[in-house]
Amino acid sequence: MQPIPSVHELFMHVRRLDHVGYTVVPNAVSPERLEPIRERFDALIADHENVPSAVVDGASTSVKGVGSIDLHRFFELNPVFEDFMDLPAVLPIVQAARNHDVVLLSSAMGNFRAPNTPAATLWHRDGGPYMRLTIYLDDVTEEMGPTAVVPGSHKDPNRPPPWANHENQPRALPGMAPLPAPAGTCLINDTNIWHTAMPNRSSRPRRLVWVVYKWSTQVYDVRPEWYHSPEFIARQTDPVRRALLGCTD
Ligand SMILES: O=C(O)CCC(=O)C(=O)O
Repeated sequence: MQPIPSVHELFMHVRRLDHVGYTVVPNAVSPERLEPIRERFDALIADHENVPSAVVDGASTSVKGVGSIDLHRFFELNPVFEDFMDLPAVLPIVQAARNHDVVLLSSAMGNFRAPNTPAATLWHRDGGPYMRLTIYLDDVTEEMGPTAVVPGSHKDPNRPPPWANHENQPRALPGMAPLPAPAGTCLINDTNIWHTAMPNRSSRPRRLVWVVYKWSTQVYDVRPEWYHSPEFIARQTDPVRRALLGCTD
């Protein structure tokens, strides 16, 4: 179990989220816990044609044909993935940034980007504002196609301009920050920040998990197949997890 952030760390993360639109939590998942998670993730990717919630070139992919695989209803695909719902090193930061009024937007998504592939996503913002976690299952180097952000752009009234993307790939923008990081790192970002994926120029796949939280009062019509199944919600007994799932008991 990774330790919860100290009051000082909490303050710094919340300030960074507010000022620059993202913050990075190192060691959010320990190497011992990552190992079984990666094994099960790989098994699902290898068999993705038989995983009903797996989609090739799906929602996270604006550049089609690069072999990006999304695993929807991620928490439900294996019990070891459920821990990403309420990571002790991360959830207190999201709660502090959102006045302790957060629920899950959807049932999370695993994502696989194949080696030696162009960027599967162009510069965009996701809207909201929601709070998104990107949990790195691998050591992601700059060559492996990390997520990149433009710090502070969550406060920009505009979306990234069309010229930010060229020939179906993101351009290098002034002030952009690619975010390579070791396995187990969690990036937290305001979903209004301008962000993109970068090309994976390495011979290794990039594997990560996205978890998105919203204020309980924010209305978001998530597609039913991306939301938790009633059976999954019914079997949760932990009060924190039930609250994150929107249960009001
Ligand atoms: O793949 C990435 O690093 C970014 C993906 C993304 O921007 C998105 O799904 O909204």
